[in-house]
Amino acid sequence: MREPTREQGLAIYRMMQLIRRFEERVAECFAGGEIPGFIHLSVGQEAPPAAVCALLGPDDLVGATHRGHGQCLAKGAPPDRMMAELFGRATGTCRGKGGSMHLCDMAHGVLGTNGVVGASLPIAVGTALASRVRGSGQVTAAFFGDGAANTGAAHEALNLASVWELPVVFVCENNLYAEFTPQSVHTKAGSIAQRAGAYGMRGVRVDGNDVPAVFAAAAEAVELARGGRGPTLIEAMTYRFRGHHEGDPMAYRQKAELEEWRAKDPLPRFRGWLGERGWLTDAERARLEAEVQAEVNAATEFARQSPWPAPEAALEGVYA
Ligand SMILES: Cc1ncc(C[n+]2csc(CCOP(=O)(O)OP(=O)(O)O)c2C)c(N)n1
Repeated sequence: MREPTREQGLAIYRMMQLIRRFEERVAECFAGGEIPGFIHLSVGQEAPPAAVCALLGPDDLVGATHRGHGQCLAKGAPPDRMMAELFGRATGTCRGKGGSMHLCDMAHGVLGTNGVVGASLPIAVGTALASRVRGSGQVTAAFFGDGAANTGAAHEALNLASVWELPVVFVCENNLYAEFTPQSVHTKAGSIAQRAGAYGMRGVRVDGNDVPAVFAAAAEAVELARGGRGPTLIEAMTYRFRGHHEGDPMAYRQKAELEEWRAKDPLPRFRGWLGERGWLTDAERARLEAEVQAEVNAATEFARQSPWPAPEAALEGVYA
């Protein structure tokens, strides 16, 4: 079982902090009316993107979800340009035209967050096929939710990726809910990972709030994909602490369940793991967290100071 090195562990912890602080700031700015549209936060689900993307290189690709800020940050999209995108400003990664649900940054291998549930899987199959044809050695990681796992496109993508042994790592962040519907209501089979067998690919279910567990599963999956030995389906069991979207009163779930999962918060858990190894002292932690907060503050100011897109820019980049 491959474990993160000290350097990787600290980088993963830093990234988890960045995702958490970035999204907490997004929640504040959305509530204050600075961010338009719909916002879906992944607070509580930081471990899978941080651990999986720590194993990817700059040329590798990531397909993200509608809950995809963490996945984009972890792949290396710059927080200031991401925040500007969420604010709808001209300096955003998509010049303010994509927003939270259609945020793309090809310069950093981010294929896009996606308002179409389940769309990350077929897109990933396409880029993986392109990588194969070009012989580029790139791996694509496709993130999606438990609800997305039930879409027709997801089944087709999993099947085709397996048949063609494409270099994809499928990462299902199973947060137990699809919008307001618990998994027990929309899925009869207990696990999504077990479906992998039906497609003839490897499937593994891990504790998605346990960084070393996600890292170990992803390390093997990335290595196999890169070596031409086909895709893996990883099901990471996790939980979102906030509503489906900002403003959701969460009437559909029990307080006790939320508290049970809060006790499994991946940040303190991984901090404990690093601490046990003597890799993160209190002083180092304070310094790292202050740096991250400063980065998020700077990103917010960058977004606030950035210009709005010019009205005539509305027709630029329109191909239809
Ligand atoms: C193709 C499609 N069907 C339905 C929707 C409406 N919708 C938005 S989010 C969502 C639930 C997705 O659940 P899941 O994949 O588990 O992701 P999570 O929100 O839990 O992260 C649905 C059904 C949509 N956006 N796209």
